[in-house]
Amino acid sequence: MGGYFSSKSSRTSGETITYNKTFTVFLMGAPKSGKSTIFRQLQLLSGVKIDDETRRQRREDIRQYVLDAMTSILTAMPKLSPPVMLGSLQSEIIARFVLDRTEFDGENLPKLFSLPNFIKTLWLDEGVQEAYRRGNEYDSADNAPYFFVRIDRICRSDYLPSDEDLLRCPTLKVSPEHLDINPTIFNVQESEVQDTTVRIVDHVTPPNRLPHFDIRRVSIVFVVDCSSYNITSKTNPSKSQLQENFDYFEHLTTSRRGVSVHTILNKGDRLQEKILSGHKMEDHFPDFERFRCAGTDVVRARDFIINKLEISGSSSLTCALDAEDIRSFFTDHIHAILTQTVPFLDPK
Ligand SMILES: Nc1nc2c(ncn2[C@@H]2O[C@H](COP(=O)(O)OP(=O)(O)O)[C@@H](O)[C@H]2O)c(=O)[nH]1
Ligand SMILES: [Mg+2]
Repeated sequence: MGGYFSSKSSRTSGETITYNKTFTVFLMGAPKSGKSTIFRQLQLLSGVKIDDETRRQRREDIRQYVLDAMTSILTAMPKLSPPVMLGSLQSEIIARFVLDRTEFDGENLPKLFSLPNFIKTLWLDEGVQEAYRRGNEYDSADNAPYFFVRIDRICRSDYLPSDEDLLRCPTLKVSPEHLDINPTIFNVQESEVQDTTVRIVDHVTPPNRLPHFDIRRVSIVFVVDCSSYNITSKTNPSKSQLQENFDYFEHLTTSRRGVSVHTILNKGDRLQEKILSGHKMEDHFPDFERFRCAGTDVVRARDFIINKLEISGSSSLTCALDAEDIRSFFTDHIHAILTQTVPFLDPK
């Protein structure tokens, strides 16, 4: 393998000037690690306004996400080992109704029999709760409970998704998106910025092929889903998804050819939730048992991940849903970029 990055450019000199003053940051990482959520958070931080029409367009995706999330829990219950049963006959009747639906039509049903009421009843069922706790055995939706408890609002006909709703529901966008960020939002002084543009790209696929960029003007922010330690890989059942993140990171760093790579330890909130609810790291990474460091179980887990990735520098866990977490990571990152790159700027 190789040839991902190149410092050659075949552009005309006129174009080169703009090109040299643009610094590109690629968000990369395994599927579902949080790249698009971080990207959307950066859009919000940079003052990009989401209009009502765009919000309206997303509400069906959110409703469908809720239905799919409940369907995946109900479908998984009898297949778990040992299986999990629903707690009441009422839940069983409702579950059959929900499983028969493939599309969300909650708005069109009479109130008493509405899907929102059904979702609420099922979410209170002890069997559904137990199956959600064991979500790592079938890879349940990360933010399902957030939407389950807000189902009444989501099903109202005048529902307009909030910023948080939009951040918590995955998008199925496949084309890379980019954002030119305003460095002043990230505490960078005008004199440091000069006229450099920092462009963030939500890179959808693994970095098999990147366009030919000047490697001095590219950096990678590698997004790790720290909470995926107890989820089995879809392609290799003997591995966890976190191990796949490690493998991918290693592959990326050996083939980066001088491009600077920074790591964001994402889904810290989910990592904490899982560790505190008794999902042990050592059940999936036996060498964790011998890993010594001071601090709580969550701190040990974080340091173990840092140790596996062999990275230095930034070590805080982040939650992409938390604007301050993302702002503070990128404040440091963009500062590092600009101080690294300004010497390379074209004098013209
Ligand atoms: N709880 C939580 N959910 C997150 C976090 N980051 C991303 N997500 C959720 O994880 C799912 C997948 O994220 P997405 O950004 O689409 O992943 P991508 O495939 O890497 O672009 C979405 O439902 C996000 O809302 C996080 O830090 N905490
Ligand atoms: Mg994405």
